[in-house]
Amino acid sequence: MANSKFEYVKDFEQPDILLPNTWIVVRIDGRGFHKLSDHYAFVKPNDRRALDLMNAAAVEVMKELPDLCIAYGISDEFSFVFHPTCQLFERRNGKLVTTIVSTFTAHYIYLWSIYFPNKPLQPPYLPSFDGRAVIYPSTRILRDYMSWRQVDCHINNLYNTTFWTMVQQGGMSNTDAEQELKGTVSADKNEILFKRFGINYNNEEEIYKKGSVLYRQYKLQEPKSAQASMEDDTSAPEEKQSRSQQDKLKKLRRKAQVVVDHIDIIRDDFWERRPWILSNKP
Ligand code: DGT
Ligand code: MG
Ligand code: MG
Ligand code: MG
Ligand code: MG
Repeated sequence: MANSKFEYVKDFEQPDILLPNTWIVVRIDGRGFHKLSDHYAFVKPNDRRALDLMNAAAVEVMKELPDLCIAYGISDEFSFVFHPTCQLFERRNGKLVTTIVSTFTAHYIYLWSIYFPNKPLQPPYLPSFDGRAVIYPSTRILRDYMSWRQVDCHINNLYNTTFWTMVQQGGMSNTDAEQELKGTVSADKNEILFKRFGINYNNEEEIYKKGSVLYRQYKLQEPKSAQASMEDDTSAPEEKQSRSQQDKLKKLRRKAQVVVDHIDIIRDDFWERRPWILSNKP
């Protein structure tokens, strides 16, 4: 087929290489999960099986793509993060996003029956995901992105927990609960939960309040005492690693255990104790 008269069609393909030396975040999100969660009767507001399934699929993605340094998931979404030095697929946007979306979806569907043994998947309610890549030019902004998602998790979960408690335990209609919650701040919701239902929001499960953070844990590395400083973003791009160095790192990453944690990633502590996540140096 080489050099056929048809080959000129290749010239229509557009390059889509993501800017070098920037963090790449691929965020995927379940398509129409509002309907899907109704159909399979996910527990409201949080279905532990559904979240565990999301996490299990994300762990498999981390294992298949050792270039990923961290991932963060809430609800029907997951953010996968590549380091600025990442050269996977020549940093081609389409190739990175479609690989993550399809790998995630494949594992999600493959693992479904383990988490929902009594609810076989049925068309047209088949899980699918969309995805996009966004690049961030500094570690500070990458961390702000992660904080944004975790704050979203907190805000949504506090709202949903209060709303569904008012409906399920308080016997209110959806519209009445919605009406009463309009314009309330966090303190109001905490008070409704505590005064009316004796629920201390702080005692809710961490996975619901904080979401799920996935990262690699290396055998010899325990979380460090808060010491290491954040990367200097204004520094020149890191020196190119030699081929053998890259291969060695890849092997280490592949062998590392992927941990699923539910902790604060907004404050410095998480990152300072695990400096290898942002430095990408196990
Ligand atoms: P999209 O993303 O535009 O295709 O539309 P949706 O319907 O996926 O909307 P989205 O992603 O904004 O919101 C996620 C939906 O998934 C939301 O309606 C609630 C549902 N969902 C996610 N996790 C759970 C869960 O643990 N329990 C229940 N009951 N529903 C959940
Ligand atoms: Mg969406
Ligand atoms: Mg969705
Ligand atoms: Mg969503
Ligand atoms: Mg091919």
